[in-house]
Amino acid sequence: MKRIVTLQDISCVGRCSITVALPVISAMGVECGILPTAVLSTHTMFHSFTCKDLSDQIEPVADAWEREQIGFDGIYTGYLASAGQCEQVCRFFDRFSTPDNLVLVDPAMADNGRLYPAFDAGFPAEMAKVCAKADVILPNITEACLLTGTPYRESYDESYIRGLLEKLLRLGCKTAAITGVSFEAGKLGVVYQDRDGHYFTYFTRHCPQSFHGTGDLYSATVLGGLMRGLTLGDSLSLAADYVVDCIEATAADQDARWYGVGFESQIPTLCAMLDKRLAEKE
Ligand code: PXL
Repeated sequence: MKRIVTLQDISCVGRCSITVALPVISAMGVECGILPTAVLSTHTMFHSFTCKDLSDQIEPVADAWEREQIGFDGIYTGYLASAGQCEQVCRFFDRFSTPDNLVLVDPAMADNGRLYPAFDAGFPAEMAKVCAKADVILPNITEACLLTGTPYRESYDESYIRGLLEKLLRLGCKTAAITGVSFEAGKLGVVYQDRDGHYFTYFTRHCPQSFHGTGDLYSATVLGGLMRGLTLGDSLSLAADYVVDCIEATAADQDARWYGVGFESQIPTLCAMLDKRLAEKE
């Protein structure tokens, strides 16, 4: 069984980051180690929240893993609590990435044209350094704009998105994907481009509702797919189908906007979709 480690926060309530990554990645048949970067009472979109920064644990934990010769097939980073943690995560990559493992960075820091409340305007430049070291990055459009210094636009065309992909690749990552992209009313999806110029798109139904934590759910599922041997395109499409299923299963619940999507009830569907894609590969 493949083993990964995910570096992001524990938001104790409000389905996001580690509380989503652990169950989803485990259900996909991949061992999921964690390196919590902070413990929060909830995610930061709740009106008030506590946050205990765990920056001082990152290095000693990494030291202990090195002494035990623990390695990872994948390293997946999400929400980081501070600019200083971006630097620590870069050092973690230097220690634990190998020619054979995969580094996936979700620069979870912004949405709908705005940085999350905990970050200042200098944060995206630090996150760009984390992205530079990744095999695959998974920003949404807002994050892609902030990482590349591009003005955010609500209406755009394919050439705007392709321009963003080019600029993201110039950060240094091997492959850049952008989530939450729409070129046609009623359709939402993901695009990616790699250094060899491969360009890929996948679109599915555009759900009118939006929920916190769906970006984290998306990235965790992509990582699970990649670790199980799916191509990046199949992993991105599997994750899109799963997130849409979860949103549709949760849509009637008014509270869910804050508490995240009920991804738990759709785990059997995720496993069935994963098995189907794996069988098609053979
Ligand atoms: O879902 C992204 C995320 C993760 N972790 C924390 C957050 C957010 C988004 O707001 O606040 C703590």
